[in-house]
Amino acid sequence: MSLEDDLGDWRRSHYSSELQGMDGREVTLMGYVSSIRDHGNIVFVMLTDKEGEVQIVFKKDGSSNLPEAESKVEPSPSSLSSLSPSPQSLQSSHSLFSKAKVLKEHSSIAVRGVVKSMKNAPKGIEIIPREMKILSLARSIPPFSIYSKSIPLDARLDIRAVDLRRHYLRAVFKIRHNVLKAIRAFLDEQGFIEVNTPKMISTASEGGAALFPIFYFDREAFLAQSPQLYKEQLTLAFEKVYEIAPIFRAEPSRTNRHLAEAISVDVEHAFVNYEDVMHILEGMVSHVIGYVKDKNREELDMLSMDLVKPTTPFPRYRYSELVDMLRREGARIEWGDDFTTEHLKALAGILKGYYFVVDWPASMRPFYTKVKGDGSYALSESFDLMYNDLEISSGSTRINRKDELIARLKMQGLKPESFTHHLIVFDYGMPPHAGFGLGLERFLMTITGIENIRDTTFYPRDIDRLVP
Ligand code: AMO
Repeated sequence: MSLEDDLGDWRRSHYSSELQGMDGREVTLMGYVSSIRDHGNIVFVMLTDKEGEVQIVFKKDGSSNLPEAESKVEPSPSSLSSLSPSPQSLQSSHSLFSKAKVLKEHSSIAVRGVVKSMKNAPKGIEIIPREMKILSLARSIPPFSIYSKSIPLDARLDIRAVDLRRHYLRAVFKIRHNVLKAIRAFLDEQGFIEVNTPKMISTASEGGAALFPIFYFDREAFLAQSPQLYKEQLTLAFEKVYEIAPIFRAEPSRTNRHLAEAISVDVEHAFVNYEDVMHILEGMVSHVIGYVKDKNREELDMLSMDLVKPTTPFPRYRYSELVDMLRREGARIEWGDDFTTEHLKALAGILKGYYFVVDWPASMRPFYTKVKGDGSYALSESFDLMYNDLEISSGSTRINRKDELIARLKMQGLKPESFTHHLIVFDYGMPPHAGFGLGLERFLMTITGIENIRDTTFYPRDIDRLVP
């Protein structure tokens, strides 16, 4: 005989977080078994649902499985259905207890029972069960407990769906949800519309390197490194657009801040320059943090994060200024060199929190970046947004004149012929425009204190990992 039951007409009446002040009421709870403490004649089962957890107490003699309180139960409208089971459907305390005995951690269960205040129980509440359905009995024990801390990352990622049951990871992704919500609300308020652009493309958008080739029917194509060229084109019709979507980077980096597939928040705005979009970006970052601080108190507590809403404007440092600063600190760096990890660490020793690095050498930025109009042509109207030593966003004023764009393509060793479909748009009055791309996983690292980017994404992809 199967130990498992069908869901049938059972439905959850409450989440575990909704039981305060419900002493004596009957509820139907659903979730998974996150821990079992078997003391022989009494079994404590922790049921976890998406909102939290609650303890279910199974006793062998059933003494309190059908408590006196039962007759005094005052149903809430949502638990009415669970209050009127036919007498036959009530499980005998014996069969209920034997069912509890076969439970394994991670099994999915549904429990009908009475809420009881209990000082020693977690959150002061436990459930005295009347009936239980085992909806899915766990077949195997995961290679690690979701409570243990020092599990190698690879072992966790190999069975990510179970790993994500960890409380702190659920906190990270609940925060992620609100980060996205707040970004959308902020940009919506500013008059942007959300767009989607192709992820299978025929030419690189960020220079030739780091592309994933794919088969596209009978042709070679690539996974998009960014929506850069499309979001620029869309300013022609919509002026203010944003996209939240995957970007693909075939970077062979094994670091705690690089993914092969990441989510980018891309913003593009017509009739403005890089200073205007830096203003939007810092406003957005500050708004999102304020929102999360307000809405995710419990999750932030769990992550021991004392989030401070950053004040704007964020400090701005010119690239050249930082090169000088690094030299004063004894670092070896030439003007035009990118900052190495060591350089960034040295800078983070001095510059804390969110700050912009602006006016990068033009040679270091992608072909679409506008050169500064100071006559030197050496600098560009560009910026990176940093958090300590982590780059979380970059952006710029874009070139909006076709001949200039062609010249820059050539200068960077790219073939204008490969960009025909992009360049043609510039024949139709491309407005001046500027924008940025913000790495969602990196931004989430700064909010949650998570140090490895793999834990701010559901199913990370990197040079060593294509599964699960
Ligand atoms: P960039 O290449 O700097 O700029 O990317 C923008 C932001 O995206 C994030 N990011 C990554 N996150 C995780 N893993 C990666 N491999 C990875 N690569 C990038 C970073 C980075 O700051 N088109 C421009 C943006 C623009 O100018 O609008 C671009 O893609 O947080």
